[in-house]
Amino acid sequence: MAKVLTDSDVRDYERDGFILARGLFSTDELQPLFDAYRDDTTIGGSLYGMADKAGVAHPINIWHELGDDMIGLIPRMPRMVDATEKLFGEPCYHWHSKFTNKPPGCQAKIDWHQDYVSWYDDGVMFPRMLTVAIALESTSRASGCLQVIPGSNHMGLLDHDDTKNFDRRIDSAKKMLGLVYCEMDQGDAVFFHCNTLHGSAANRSTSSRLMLFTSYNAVSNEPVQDITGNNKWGKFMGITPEERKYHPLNKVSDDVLQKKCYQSAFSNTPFKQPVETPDDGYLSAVPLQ
Ligand SMILES: O=C(O)CCC(=O)C(=O)O
Repeated sequence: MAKVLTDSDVRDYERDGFILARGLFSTDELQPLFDAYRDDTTIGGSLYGMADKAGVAHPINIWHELGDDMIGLIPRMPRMVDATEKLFGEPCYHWHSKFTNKPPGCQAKIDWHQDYVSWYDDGVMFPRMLTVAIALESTSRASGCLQVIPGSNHMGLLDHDDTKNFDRRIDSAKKMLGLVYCEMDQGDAVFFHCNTLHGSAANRSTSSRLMLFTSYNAVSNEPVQDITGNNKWGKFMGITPEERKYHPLNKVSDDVLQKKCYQSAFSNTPFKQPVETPDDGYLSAVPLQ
């Protein structure tokens, strides 16, 4: 059964820049995906590392094309798409999805950032974009759960290159607005605005911390050609300008996971091969050992 966000949820999202949707997926729906990920250590050979400012990497896999395996169906399910469209107030399309994993004891952090810093350079004109972060297993402060600064979606796009002042702004934002640790059970999800400051800490626990992130753009916000920047922040993902354009999102029924209408968890998905970027100390892609 699709969960539809209420008008009050939309108001909370507009004010805070995020909304926590508990139980968006059931354990029965997600456990096969978690099991498949755990059982295939390279995820079809597509695993890559994304390094934090200190150069410590955590494993990621990125995809854009949505097929008929589990990770191609999830971004097309009504509970994801309808909720996103309610938050946007207009139709959306898939931007990209990724797994981010932090194995037990993984020291990698996800440095504070706004996703719009990289998508801006893809040529989009407005921050009408969001991400749904789905917990594929329970996450806690100890395992390095997602953290968000509520209300930071109203700060505008920060200059992430001005590192000294950026860090000061983050500290001030935390003091002024607070900090929310999104501790989640398997199947919980956070919808967050592309200007919401977010990040996460190292995994100090003995469990992994596996999340699925799906990002959407509003259809009216398709990138404008010829204004793409150097895309310093997003280039590592290896997604082409052609792929960033609007393409219809073919919704599927909301019971596809319950009815197991898939042949595999992720083996039909062509994962992106991230581009190795110069090590400028932030968001660089590195091959995993
Ligand atoms: O995995 C996380 O905690 C955050 C990931 C993230 O923000 C990103 O990949 O842009």
